Amino acid sequence: MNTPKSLRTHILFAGRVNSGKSTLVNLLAGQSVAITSHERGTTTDVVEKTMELRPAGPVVLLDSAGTDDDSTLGTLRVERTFKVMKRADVLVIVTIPGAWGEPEQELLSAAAEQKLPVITVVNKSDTVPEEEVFSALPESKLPPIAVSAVDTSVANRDRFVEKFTSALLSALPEEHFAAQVLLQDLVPEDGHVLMMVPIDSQAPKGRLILPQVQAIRDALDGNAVCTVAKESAFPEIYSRFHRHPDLVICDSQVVKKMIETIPDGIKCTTFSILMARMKGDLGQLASGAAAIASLKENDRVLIAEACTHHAGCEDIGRVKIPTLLQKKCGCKLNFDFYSGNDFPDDLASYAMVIHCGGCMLNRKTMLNRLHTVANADVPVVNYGVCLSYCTGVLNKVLSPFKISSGEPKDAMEQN
Ligand SMILES: Nc1nc2c(ncn2[C@@H]2O[C@H](COP(=O)(O)OP(=O)(O)OP(=O)(O)O)[C@@H](O)[C@H]2O)c(=O)[nH]1
Ligand code: SF4
Ligand SMILES: [Mg+2]
Repeated sequence: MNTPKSLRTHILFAGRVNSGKSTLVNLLAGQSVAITSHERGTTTDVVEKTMELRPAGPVVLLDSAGTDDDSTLGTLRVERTFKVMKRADVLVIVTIPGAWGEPEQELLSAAAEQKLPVITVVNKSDTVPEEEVFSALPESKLPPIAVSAVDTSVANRDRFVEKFTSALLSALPEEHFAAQVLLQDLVPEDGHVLMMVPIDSQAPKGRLILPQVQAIRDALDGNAVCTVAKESAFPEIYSRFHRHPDLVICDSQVVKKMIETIPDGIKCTTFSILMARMKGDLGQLASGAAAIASLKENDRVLIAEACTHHAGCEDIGRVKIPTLLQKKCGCKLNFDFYSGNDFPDDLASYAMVIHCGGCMLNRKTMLNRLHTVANADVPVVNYGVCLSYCTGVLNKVLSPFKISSGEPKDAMEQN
């Protein structure tokens, strides 16, 4: 399977209109993925290209619209470029010799605000004498890279790829390359992970969903044995084991069945909780659950989904969670639904944010969203935490992580 986009390093190329961002992305990709032209404002929306940039690993190149376009449409595009910064792991400012000025400075400030590492590339180096290529550039942590992106010769590309990759390795913080462990740290070598996967009308045809596939792969990477059982066969399968598994994982929607089947003291959790820990801040999401108890009549709740039209998640976010939540709080709540790549900036009017599992988002994006919510002083949970809280099993599925929530001790009996 290809590396999921969410686990790739996201590299955003931004700069003035016509600085050669798209030409540069094409040079790096080694193929024509973005349209280039001398017309100003050729790139109107973000263009993405996945590739392998050894030894930095799998990356997504994000080509964006120029940030010095004053037209009405241009302003919208500029806003979009700045928004895309929130999902980037590194920003490449593409400039041309002698042009450094306000638009580049603005990009630099936005990157500093978001603690985003920056690489400066001076394109169109062929248009000035060599000694003028780096003129007017401010001091930067990493030395700028000069290139002529229109030169698509193998030698020029190889030279640029090499310089760019080493700049990337220096720019990204060490923890960026640390393995993103989903469950390995919870299971001993040669341990046994049991997974309960519902195969019903909600399950995609002919395959498992991403968190399930990633959990199986992570268990195998950690040299554990993995058993995957259907929900309907789960109690019978469990009774066949002579030794208890080291970890049991299930889908958030069938968590009660898992807990009723396995004896006390066996580590258990949900795919969604594992994902929440890998992608973001599980502690923040767990403590957010305590706020569910204080939701009041007509409070506004934002339900945010990272994908548009994901049938399974839509059903959970738009139907199951609103129903369960209102039942749990015993009052009517007002829900706003939000889906897609952007995330609203103005959250102050919400009493709570409920985010999807974020399996398609990279960790950077998820942390940025959680940070935005925390800054607005709004409690946040994800679908998995919310479903587990509403069914009274949250502390149980958090127990492998030594994190507790505001859930009452006898919550499961109350449900
Ligand atoms: N001489 C020279 N021209 C270049 C170089 N890189 C790009 N160009 C030219 O500059 C023009 C703009 O290139 P693009 O790659 O479309 O620039 P862009 O920054 O993506 O432009 P927008 O999408 O409109 O913001 C094109 O005519 C390119 O052929 C270079 O290194 N040297
Ligand atoms: S990112 Fe969110 S909406 Fe998309 S598939 Fe994963 S959980 Fe569902
Ligand atoms: Mg372009």
